[in-house]
Amino acid sequence: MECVLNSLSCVCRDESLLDDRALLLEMLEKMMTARKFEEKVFELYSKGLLHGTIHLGIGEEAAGVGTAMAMAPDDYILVTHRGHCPAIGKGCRVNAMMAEILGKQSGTCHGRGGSMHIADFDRGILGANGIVGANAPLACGVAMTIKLKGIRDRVCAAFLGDGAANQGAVHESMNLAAVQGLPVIFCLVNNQYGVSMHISKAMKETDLTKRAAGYGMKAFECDGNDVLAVYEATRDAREYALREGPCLLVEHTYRTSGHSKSDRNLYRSMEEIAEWEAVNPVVRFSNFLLDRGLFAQEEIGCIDRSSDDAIEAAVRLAFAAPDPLVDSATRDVFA
Ligand SMILES: Cc1ncc(C[n+]2csc(CCOP(=O)(O)OP(=O)(O)O)c2C)c(N)n1
Ligand SMILES: [Mg+2]
Repeated sequence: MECVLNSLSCVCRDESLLDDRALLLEMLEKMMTARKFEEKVFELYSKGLLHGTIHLGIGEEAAGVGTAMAMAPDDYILVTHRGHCPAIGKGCRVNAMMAEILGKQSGTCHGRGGSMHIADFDRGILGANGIVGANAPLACGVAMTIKLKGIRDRVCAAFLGDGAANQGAVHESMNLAAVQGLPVIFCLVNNQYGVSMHISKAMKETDLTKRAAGYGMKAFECDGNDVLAVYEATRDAREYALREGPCLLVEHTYRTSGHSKSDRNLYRSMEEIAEWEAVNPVVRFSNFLLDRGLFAQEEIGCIDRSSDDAIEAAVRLAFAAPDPLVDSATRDVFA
């Protein structure tokens, strides 16, 4: 098993983070909400109530939420086809996300995008992209705009997968970003697989941090199933990107859900999935908060129930919401 885990608990380098109860609460709430959101989406899909495809990131909540939360509100993120967790982390409202997935007018993109194209410009979520690797050149464009406008306190994070790391456009973008000194974080969520292909079959050198040196960039690395480790590593990467230019951030994690809407898991063993389920980032962080005496069991139970309620309400509202009007079909169409 390719895995870089700190331990079964969470590890916090900067203990002052643990004094920030609001931050810890938000991390837990967002990770629980992301998990329940995705489980509900899967349930709706299984019942035939959803159109289009879905890619769930169950198991990747710490990576998505931890990185998005370490961004400033005005920073930008570009997420992948597996983008629900970072979108929730950056503050996207689950009501609007659920409505989007159900194709409703009240969705983030008025029901035009669905799961794979959720965007929320007001929160710096510039969109999800189904073209593997495309976020890298887009992030260069965003960061070039930030630079040309003389904005000094803003970065753009491009989420990419381990599979995307081998796309030509990703290499070209890393080189361009480095040469131009662009404020980009190439956030590589290494969940070990590109569809059914394990990273060890897709590349001879599986230590993705080594890629950075080839472009004169710095690399950061973290246990992607530990939300505190992800948050701290992203904070470091962000500071670096603002000060020095682009960097690579590799987060080691795993999706315990299938690649897409249907996946018979024929390419991996049940034991491997179980090993990663044992380091479920939501349970791991909850246990850490309990063990350190930062939250009581009743408080965690309360957050758990309120995130259930939030998802149930999102589904209810989305089903009750109107469909987009037919004569709005060409609105927002530019070409
Ligand atoms: C340019 C391009 N090539 C192939 C595909 C088909 N495809 C969709 S997801 C995926 C795997 C991507 O793997 P990775 O980058 O590791 O992201 P993950 O799915 O693991 O989150 C592929 C090959 C695509 N959408 N776009
Ligand atoms: Mg992958």
